[in-house]
Amino acid sequence: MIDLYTATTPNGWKASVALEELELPYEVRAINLGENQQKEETYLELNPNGRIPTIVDRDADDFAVFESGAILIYLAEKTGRLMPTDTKGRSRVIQWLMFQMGGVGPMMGQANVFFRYFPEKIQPAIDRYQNESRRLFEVLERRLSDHEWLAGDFSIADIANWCWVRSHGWSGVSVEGLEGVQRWLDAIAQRPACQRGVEVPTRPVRADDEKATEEFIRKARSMIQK
Ligand SMILES: N[C@@H](CCC(=O)N[C@@H](CS)C(=O)NCC(=O)O)C(=O)O
Repeated sequence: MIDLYTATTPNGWKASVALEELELPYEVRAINLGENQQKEETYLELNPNGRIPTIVDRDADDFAVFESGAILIYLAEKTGRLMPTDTKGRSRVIQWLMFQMGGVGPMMGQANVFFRYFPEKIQPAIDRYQNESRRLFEVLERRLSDHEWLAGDFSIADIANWCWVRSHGWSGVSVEGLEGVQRWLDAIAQRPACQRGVEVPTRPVRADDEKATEEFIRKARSMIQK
């Protein structure tokens, strides 16, 4: 059994989508980011960075893993699935995983902060993060225009990137004209395990639910100011 400490966000979904795809039994421990539970001392013992997600593998002496990319690699290696074991195949997956961890995630994350949550509208900062996110989407397009998946078969690299790119509308970044990216987004969205994974720990707020969206933004705003 695996304990999953998570919240309804792209980095959290990466872990729940992988657990669902791998059919590993897990228990969800929802972390309330608005109440700053991720900064509590007991949680910091598992995740020194004070962020979600974290897993604790109860079948491996309560081994704790933080950083979503490291969680994906751990789960893939534990099961021998979603990542090849030969050196080159494994490297290809890790390259596209690192591309998400060092690029797509941080840039879209900052686009969200400046476009949605920051109390002042600083247009050059919004433009910078949205343009850089779009540039990274174009890098994905170059790959996906003639490859079904990012690195060989469907892998943790697809999971990591999909969990972020699927919420491009929230970041205010268009996927218009990126036909390979759109095809890939739709193909992954049709996988039942991926559909289940992005409803953990709760269903995301719907864009047309104004009240719930306002409340979500209020909590996110208080979090970035702490
Ligand atoms: N590099 C980390 C980033 C994790 C991260 O930024 N998580 C966000 C949610 S997507 C979080 O916990 N935010 C709470 C906070 O900033 O206090 C990972 O990939 O696990």
